[in-house]
Amino acid sequence: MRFSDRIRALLGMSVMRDDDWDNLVDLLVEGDLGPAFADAAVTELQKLCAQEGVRDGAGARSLLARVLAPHARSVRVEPIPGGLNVVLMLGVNGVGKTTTAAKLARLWTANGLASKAVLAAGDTFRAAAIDQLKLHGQRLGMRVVAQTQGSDAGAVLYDAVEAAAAEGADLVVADTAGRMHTKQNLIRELEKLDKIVAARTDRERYRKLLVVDATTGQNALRQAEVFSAAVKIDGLVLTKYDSSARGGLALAIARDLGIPTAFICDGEAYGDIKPFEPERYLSEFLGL
Ligand SMILES: Nc1nc2c(ncn2[C@@H]2O[C@H](COP(=O)(O)OP(=O)(O)OP(=O)(O)O)[C@@H](O)[C@H]2O)c(=O)[nH]1
Ligand SMILES: [Mg+2]
Repeated sequence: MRFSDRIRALLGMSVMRDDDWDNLVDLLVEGDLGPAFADAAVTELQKLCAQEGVRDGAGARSLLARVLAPHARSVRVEPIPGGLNVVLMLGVNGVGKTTTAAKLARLWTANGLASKAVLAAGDTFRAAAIDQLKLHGQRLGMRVVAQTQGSDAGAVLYDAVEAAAAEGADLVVADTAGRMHTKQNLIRELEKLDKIVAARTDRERYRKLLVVDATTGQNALRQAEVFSAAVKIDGLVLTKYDSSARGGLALAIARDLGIPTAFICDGEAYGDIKPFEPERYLSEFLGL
């Protein structure tokens, strides 16, 4: 059963009983809110229901949307005209960085927010990663700036920014390696990449997006912790939302780390990317 159906089933009764509240906490934990957040949300919900004299499940469900709404935070990271925009895709192995890089470059050139995009093969760790990005470049008719496997990712980003400037492109979308580092290594590497891009890009035109797989639950929260300890993350991209019936993750990451969500991806095709719409997301999550 989909998560929203389970919420609807649980909060479908005419009068909420004591153990319904406990079951609601459990269900929200399963929905990837995490135990502390789920507990706090239901405590607040009970208070709100008491205040408003709401005793039925359906009423509680719509008040729950009100309790969660402050944590459904979105951010717009569209390219800003008048200069070169750089987007760095960050995240651990297999979450969808390369795919999302291509989706974003396509989205923004297709809708006219960028006139010309360059893809940067900043994942120099795996040869296949470079080929994967080159294939996207061929399909989308975009230049891919790459070096050989094992080369310095910073040098690739540097080249990509230079090439974009030389060609009059207004967007660079840069892939990065998703290998699991020790925390210290990750921090050092990200700081280096960050410095290289920041020195050559307007502050407001440079975005770092953290890609997380919606099916990995609380693991994604830990990934967000580690990455945001290294660099400032501007926004989250939630991938594989198609295969996950839950998805309270965006709420949990916003609550714990203050990171808003930029996009939701729900498939492997280029078009399977949508701006994060908090109200719609909450309605879907809660089955309103
Ligand atoms: N169903 C679904 N699959 C996705 C989505 N985004 C990416 N994928 C798939 O997930 C797999 C991994 O995607 P990649 O883009 O290669 O992920 P990555 O983060 O670049 O992986 P590494 O380079 O190995 O770190 C691929 O098979 C993608 O097609 C999505 O939103 N939904
Ligand atoms: Mg990749």
